[in-house]
Amino acid sequence: MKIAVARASALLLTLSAIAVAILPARADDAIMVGAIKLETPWTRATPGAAKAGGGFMTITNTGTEPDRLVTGASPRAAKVEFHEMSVNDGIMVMREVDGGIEIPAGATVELKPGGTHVMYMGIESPFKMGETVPTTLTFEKAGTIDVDFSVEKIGAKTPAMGHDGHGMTQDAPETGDGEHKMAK
Ligand SMILES: [Cu+2]
Repeated sequence: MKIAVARASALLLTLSAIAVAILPARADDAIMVGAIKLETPWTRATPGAAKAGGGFMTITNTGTEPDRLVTGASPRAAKVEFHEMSVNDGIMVMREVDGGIEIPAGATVELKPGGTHVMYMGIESPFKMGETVPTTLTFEKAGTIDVDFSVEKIGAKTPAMGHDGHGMTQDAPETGDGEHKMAK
């Protein structure tokens, strides 16, 4: 009888461990400022010598007027810019977005690797996986908000899906954002 009880509680422990493991770690972590909703702000660990790094998130404008992400700042970088990617003579280049990133009314804009992104320039100490990079973002209409970008592993293509270090599968390593060619 004792053994059966022990087994039963061991099973319960196992089941609750599974329940915890499958809870989406980042569900409902939306951040609101005015009509603007921000989700999963993340960045990547930077290799020692890299002076630049990309920042990513999903921005939704829940309002009825267009807005713009106009400026960014972080104590971890000399400058925060917003970049977009384009192809120039078959080479992917990035350039600063003119006048900030437009977020049309009702639209969702995804900042992601290979697309429009936040660019931390002049990084003093490398971003380390597991830490957060405090970043102040200012929208033309919605105003200013402080956001913590969580640092994922070097070269990550997507934010990790849990706290256990099992991120999404990773493609071939790519060069860090610091290696992007800037459009002239
Ligand atoms: Cu960039």
